[in-house]
Amino acid sequence: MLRLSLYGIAGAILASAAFLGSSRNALPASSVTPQDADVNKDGAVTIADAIAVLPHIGKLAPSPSPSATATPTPCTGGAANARWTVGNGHCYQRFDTPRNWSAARNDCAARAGYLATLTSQGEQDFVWSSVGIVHSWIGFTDEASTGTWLWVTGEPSSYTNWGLNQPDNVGFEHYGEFGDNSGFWNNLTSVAEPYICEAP
Ligand SMILES: [Ca+2]
Ligand SMILES: [Ca+2]
Repeated sequence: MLRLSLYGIAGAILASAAFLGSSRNALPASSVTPQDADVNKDGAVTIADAIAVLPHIGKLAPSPSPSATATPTPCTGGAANARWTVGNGHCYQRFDTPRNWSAARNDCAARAGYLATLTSQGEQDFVWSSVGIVHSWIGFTDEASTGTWLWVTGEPSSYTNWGLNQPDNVGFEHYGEFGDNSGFWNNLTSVAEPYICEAP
């Protein structure tokens, strides 16, 4: 109730501004706390009430509480003439300026994202069908430990979509890409090619 009353007081302050000009210095504002400020029992707002509330008005407005179902809006980045594709709860964009895998990873990070992590068949299908092209980087690598393929985000890597006989050249090809026209993955050395960023 106090909060509602204070909004009413704010309006009273504006309406009484001229009157306050000559009288506010005479009021013991320093001795009045915000908790003291309220509408009188007869509903009138006193000058003392208004003076006490004045410094606090900006702090009284309740900030909107985040909704548990609010949709993040991260899909605002990306190069000119390119768009983030929203799906699977995340955003994806392919960048066609060829970069080696590490440079591609860094560029995605600079866009508040990461090289795409395809952790389910659904995500694989969505990304491949929306922005995927053959020979574009994804965020899968075994550079830290040969043979142990990890996503750049640390997400579980139980799902994979390797093409036939991939990954091959163990210890030599450390980076994952869309490797054929069906979206199956290939491991490759860090050549320069397009890449796909994802944002949460
Ligand atoms: Ca992902
Ligand atoms: Ca390979």
